[in-house]
Amino acid sequence: MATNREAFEEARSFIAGGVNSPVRAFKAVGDTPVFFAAGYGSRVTDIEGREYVDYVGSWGPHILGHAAEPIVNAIVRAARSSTSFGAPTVTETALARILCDALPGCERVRLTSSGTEAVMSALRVARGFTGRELVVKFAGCYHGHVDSLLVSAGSGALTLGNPDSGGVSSVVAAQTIVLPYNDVDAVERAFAAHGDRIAATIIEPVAGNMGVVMPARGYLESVAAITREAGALFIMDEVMTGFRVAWGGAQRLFGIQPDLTVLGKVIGGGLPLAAFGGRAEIMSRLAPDGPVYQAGTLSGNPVAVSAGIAALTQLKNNPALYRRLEVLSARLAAGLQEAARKAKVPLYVARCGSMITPFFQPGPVRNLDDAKRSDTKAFARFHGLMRAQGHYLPPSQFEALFVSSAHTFKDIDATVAAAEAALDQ
Ligand code: HOZ
Repeated sequence: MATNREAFEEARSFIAGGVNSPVRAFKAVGDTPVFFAAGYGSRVTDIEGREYVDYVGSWGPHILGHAAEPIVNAIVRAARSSTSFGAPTVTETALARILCDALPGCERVRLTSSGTEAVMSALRVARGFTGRELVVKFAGCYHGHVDSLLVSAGSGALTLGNPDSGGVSSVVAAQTIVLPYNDVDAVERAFAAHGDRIAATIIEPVAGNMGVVMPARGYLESVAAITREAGALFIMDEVMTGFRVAWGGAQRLFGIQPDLTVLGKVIGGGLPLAAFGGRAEIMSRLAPDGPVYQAGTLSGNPVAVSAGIAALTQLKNNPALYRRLEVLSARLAAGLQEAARKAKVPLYVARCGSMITPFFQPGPVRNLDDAKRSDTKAFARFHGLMRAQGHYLPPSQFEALFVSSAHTFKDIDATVAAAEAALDQ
């Protein structure tokens, strides 16, 4: 059996950089990526046979833990009736109905295979609807690898220190206005200068890709109001937060209705599935009803849709599950904070529900500039020491840890004990 290092070396011979998504390369923590063989509940096992308590959860989808029985059963059942038709199935409508019922901002949705596709399509329909070109985004927010939004992007680009991507034409980049998160004045100024040319504002309602950053009280409401005042659309990217921070996502949690919503991760139950949706009036601009083109052979794939329905069925009308996530996550966040206090390590633990980032700095972290003040070397050291003790964290200071309902109090307490040991070294 190959070691992780050997598997990575071999992968590098055939896969660009040895990984299919850059954060996985572990460059930011100076380590070799872990190659996984299996996962069940809160645990994952690598190809060397080492078991970890997992706080990555496939970067968000596994809110029920790995290989949750209802999801696996739904996948097997669906696959037995064909893995793809490239034609409508009634399960697509069933999933769309769940999304429209749950999300205040969605009267109609369309399913895609990835969050990047969903964002790209949401921007296109926003531009088609408004007849305008510019888009406002916020530094540190990540909306997939859409060309025009790979400007001051979070997640992998930020982790690797490349906030802007090569290969993006300056014409495309010029269509994006980048503003600091949590700064209403900056939004006001941008709209005062360019309001009649702005098609949309896109935002992570709780940022998760510069680490977890909460919106200040009233901030999202102000951004939405300024955006709409100018006749532009307010888009919430709920790929991370959708059904994670609450049933119905951040928009339900904060009571804000966006014009368009982007979803991914949890809604696919761990399979490639995402969606965008919004007011019927806007979504009717999409082909075949309207002139804005958007398509995908595997969009609404029956296996992915079945996995998504199975996941959402577990979450629906299940406040006990969200309460469990809250209690487990609060215990982990408090445990990390206390461990740091005892070890006299400056640590600012940000949390929204089951999304957590321990920033290696005193905080507060309100925007990208604040997040970048973190001691990434200390984070890398901590990451390695946690991994050595069997706790798998995202390999970047600028990502979120995810807690699942499959985690136990024993898992959390073991992780806190490991953190105490790691921070003490
Ligand atoms: N953008 C995701 C993390 N926020 C994806 C990382 C990955 O797939 O490796």
